[in-house]
Amino acid sequence: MDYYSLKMRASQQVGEGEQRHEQHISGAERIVARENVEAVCSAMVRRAMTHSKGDPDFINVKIEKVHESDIRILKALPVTRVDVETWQEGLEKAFELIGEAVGSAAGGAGTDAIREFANKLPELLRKTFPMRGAMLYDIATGKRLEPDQARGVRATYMDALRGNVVDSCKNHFNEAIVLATKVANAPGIVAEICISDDPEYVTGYVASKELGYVRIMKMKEAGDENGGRIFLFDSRKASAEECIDYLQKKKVLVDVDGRMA
Ligand code: WAQ
Ligand code: MG
Repeated sequence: MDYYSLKMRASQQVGEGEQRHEQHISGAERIVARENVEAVCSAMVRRAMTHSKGDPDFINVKIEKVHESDIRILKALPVTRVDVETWQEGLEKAFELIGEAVGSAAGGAGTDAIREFANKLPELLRKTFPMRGAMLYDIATGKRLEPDQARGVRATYMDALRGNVVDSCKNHFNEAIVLATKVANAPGIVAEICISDDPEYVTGYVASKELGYVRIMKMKEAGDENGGRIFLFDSRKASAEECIDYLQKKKVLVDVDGRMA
C-alpha cells in the first residue's frame, strides 16, 4: 500500500516597518493512505484557516509519497500518570525521573554526577522556551548538539497507525504519544522532558523506553506561555548525525492500540 506524508504550516505577517516578520500560526503533519490524502489535506487547511492565533497570510501544504517499505512501525510507549497538587511538585517529580533515567543510562554514574546534572535541568529547560524545536543535550559531555541552537531539532515524519483519518482539532496527548514514541526509539536517546507552550495546557511528560510515557498532570502555572522540549542523548551510544537523521527523516507510524484519547 502507498502512503503519503502531508505537512502543513501557516503563518502571518506581523509588526510594522523593519519589525515586520512572519509569525507561525499553526502546523500539522500526517502520514496517511492514498485514499485519505484529499480529506486530510482539506482538514489541515481548515485547521490553519480557523486557528485562534490569527488569520494566515501564508499556508504551505507539502504532500510526498512514502513507500511502505521505508516506514517503521513502533509500538506506543506504555502510559502512566502522576497526579500532583502543584506545578512545582510536578516539575520536581519530572526532574527526579529524568535524573534517574540519565543515571541508569550512564551505568549508574555516581550520585554526585547525577545530582549535578539534575541541578542544571531547570536552566536547560528555560533555554528551550524561545525554540521551535527541541534541545539535543549530550549527557556524556554536557554539550548541546543542535546544528541551529535558536531553532532546535524537530522530530518529523510520524503519525499514529490507524489514526483518526480526519482530525482537524489538535489533541495534545495524541500528538505527544506519537512524538515521544518516535523519539524514545532514536539512536542514543536516553529520555525526553516536555512542557507544552500552550498557556492553558499544564500537563507535561517525561518519557524513555524504560520509563514509558509518564504524564505529569501539572508542570507549569495556568496562563504561562512558556514550554519546551529536551531530548537527552548519550554520545557514547550513537552519533549525533545518526540521531538527528532518524528524528528528521525516518518515517514512523506508531501503533497506539487503544491508547489514544
Ligand atoms: N520536534 C521537536 N520539538 C518540538 C516539536 C517537534 N516536532 N514540536 C514542538 N516541539 C517543541 C517546541 O519547542 C515547543 O515549544 C515545545 O516542544 C512544546 O510543543 O500527556 O503540546 O506542541 O497530556 O506545545 C504534552 C501532552 C503536550 C501531555 C505537549 O507540546 C499529556 C505539547 P507543544
Ligand atoms: Mg504548543
